[in-house]
Amino acid sequence: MTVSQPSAVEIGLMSGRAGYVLRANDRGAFTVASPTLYPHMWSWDAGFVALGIATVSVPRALNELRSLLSGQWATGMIPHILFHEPSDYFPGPERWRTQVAAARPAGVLTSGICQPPIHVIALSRILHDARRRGGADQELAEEFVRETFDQWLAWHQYLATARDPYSYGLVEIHHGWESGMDDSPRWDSPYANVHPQPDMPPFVRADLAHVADPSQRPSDTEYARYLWLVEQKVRTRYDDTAYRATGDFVVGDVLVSALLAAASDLLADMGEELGVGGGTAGGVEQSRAIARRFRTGVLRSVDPQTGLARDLDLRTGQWLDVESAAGFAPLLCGGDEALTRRQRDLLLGPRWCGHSRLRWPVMPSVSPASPAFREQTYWRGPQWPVLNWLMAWALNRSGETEAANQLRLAGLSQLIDCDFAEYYQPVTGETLGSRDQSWTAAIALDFLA
Ligand code: 9YW
Repeated sequence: MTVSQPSAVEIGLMSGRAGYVLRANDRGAFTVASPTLYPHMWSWDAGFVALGIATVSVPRALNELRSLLSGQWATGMIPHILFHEPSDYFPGPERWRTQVAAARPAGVLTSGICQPPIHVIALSRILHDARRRGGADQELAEEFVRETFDQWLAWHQYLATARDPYSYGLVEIHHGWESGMDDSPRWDSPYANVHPQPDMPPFVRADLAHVADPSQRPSDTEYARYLWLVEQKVRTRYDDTAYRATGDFVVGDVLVSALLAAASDLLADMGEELGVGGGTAGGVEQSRAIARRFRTGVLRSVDPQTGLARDLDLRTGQWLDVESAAGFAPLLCGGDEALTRRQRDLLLGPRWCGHSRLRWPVMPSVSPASPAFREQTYWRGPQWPVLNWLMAWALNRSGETEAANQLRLAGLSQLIDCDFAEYYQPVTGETLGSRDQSWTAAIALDFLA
């Protein structure tokens, strides 16, 4: 299917409405992930939100990242949720009970796990925008990089050490939520070994109140497993070593690893350009070393038959063969040109964006040709606009500008109704989950810039 360039009127309407959504979701120092369903700051959402806001205001974009950093733990971890304000979102701070953790930050309540390290990718894009504009925006952005370099480095080092203690080159996650793709079939096999115990506190889900059809969300059985892992993190006081010794779910995540590699290279580039990170601690060199290790880890995970990267269940030692978007991790971190070309063709071909059943030729979370594909269940098939953005970003970065533009135009066509939904039914094109989702509006702004 070919998609065309949106008209000038459509571009005007879409950028106006996307800006309006972000303004409406702005709570001063931070942006809620969505107005009703997610009334807090989510870590990887904040990265996408910041790069979208930068197209209209560099200072406000930098504040978004500054606000996120206020939640950084002493370990370097950036937590997946910052609870700036009270709400009825579940699981809230009373479930996370992070007061048991010595490393928690002062002054802001947070969850106790993390999400994919997209932030430095966002920051480098903001810096690029700011430099294009020059003047005060450029000064502010450069100063921000100098000021925060060590905090980003600490975040990456946390992932590279506490979450890869044996230097496999894959970041281990302790919860499916840490992948950002909560119920992805990537995690079905490791979750089969997660066994909630009867002493787990009871719970009432809040997410189902916001969707018309429960089949669009994870099942109750899945949800009980998610909460059991939270309980295991609490019971091991959020100490990664203690959790690793007893926790049910420990998996090497290829997408997180690829993002860490890409972000670490960008951090090193910015450090070099701005003359930071070159001191005795050698921050630039440390970043490069992290990038190398995780790029190697990702490339090593590729199945030569399918050309897709695979997660590794560190409990059972098994590679997880699922045709999910994470299989394209090598496209994000680069390092093998032949594989990049192979993945480009696969991505645009009939098993993925070019699948004949898709309403829009946009990256689906799971291949429609896979037996695991479910067209309206959360991360089991629906299209998440940020994933499509990531693939377009990666293609651009590896010089595949035509392919990148194809994804960009298809992504814009999908968003033309300006609902900015959380996710999309890939076959019918229907909007699913929350409306006015911040990160969806943000990537529309970036695609239009
Ligand atoms: C939840 C906010 C988050 C995203 C996750 C996505 C979903 C639900 O929404 O999580 O309650 O945390 O899976 O990736 O950050 O948009």
